[in-house]
Amino acid sequence: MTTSAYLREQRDLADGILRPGNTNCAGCGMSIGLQWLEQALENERPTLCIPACCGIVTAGSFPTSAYGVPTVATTFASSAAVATGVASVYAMNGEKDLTICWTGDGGTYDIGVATLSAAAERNEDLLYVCYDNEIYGNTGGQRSSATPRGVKTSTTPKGKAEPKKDMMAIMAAHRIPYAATLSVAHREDFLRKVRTARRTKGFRFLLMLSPCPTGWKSEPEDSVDLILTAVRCGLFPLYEVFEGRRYRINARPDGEPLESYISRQRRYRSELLDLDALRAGIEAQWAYLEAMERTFPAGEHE
Ligand SMILES: Cc1ncc(C[n+]2csc(CCOP(=O)(O)OP(=O)(O)O)c2C)c(N)n1
Ligand code: SF4
Repeated sequence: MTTSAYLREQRDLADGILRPGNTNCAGCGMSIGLQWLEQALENERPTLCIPACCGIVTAGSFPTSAYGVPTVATTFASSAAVATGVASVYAMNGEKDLTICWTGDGGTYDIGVATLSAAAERNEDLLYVCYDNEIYGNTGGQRSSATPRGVKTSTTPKGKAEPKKDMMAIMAAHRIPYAATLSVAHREDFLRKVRTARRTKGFRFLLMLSPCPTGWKSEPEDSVDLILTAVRCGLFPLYEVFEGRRYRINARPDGEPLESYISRQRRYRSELLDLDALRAGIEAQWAYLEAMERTFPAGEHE
């Protein structure tokens, strides 16, 4: 059987994106993200391309699967390249199916960045979602370039010295049609952005800050509130970028102290934690975003 025939057969059997009974840890942001993705897409049954990461462990052991839609497991570096092939076969067959890359930060910011950049530059008709837990969760919690400064990981026992890479800026610089950040504490905003991405043609990039109690050393029941706090203290800005040039900010900091985010995650208890440096990074990020929105605002109907 060819891959495309197999995918078609799987698509006919599809019953939803994430089934109950998966192996995600309690409080995992992916579980919420996948359920909201399904709600936003209503009855649509996309094809998922997932590299090596917790997201592919979610599937469980063959022959059963926690994914109820066609799912391709790709190598760590190649999800955007594989998805390009899958989407091209659908397009050649005249099918309008949605192909989604569902990837961790390692597969996005680090090893997958070449295929991601290439697919974005070609403006492939793909929806790329990065669930960013700021760590290599699946292999024991090593640092990635998405790990924030000061965070302890299994490869940065004293805390990470370098700041987090700005992936949204990198994707905006590709001038892709749509890029946006997603919060698992802001359901309406999340659903709206997935629907905007669905309506848009070409390469779309969504970045979700994904709570990971195992890696963050936080309590599972705090997961959603931690993301709400990250948005309120300005650490995780909610915004959209159209064509890589026009900006819209969706929520602004409301004075919530950074400490209420940091203090509930033991990964921040490190020698290199420097709250002033983190605050300075947040301020610089906001100065940049405000200037971009002021100078290049998104249109009223975008
Ligand atoms: C070329 C290659 N190097 C290393 C690995 C081992 N590996 C599998 S998943 C993974 C980390 C994935 O991290 P991330 O993408 O952040 O997703 P998460 O596990 O946090 O969900 C690593 C290092 C691999 N599969 N392939
Ligand atoms: S290690 Fe983190 S990302 Fe992986 S399943 Fe557990 S909570 Fe989710």
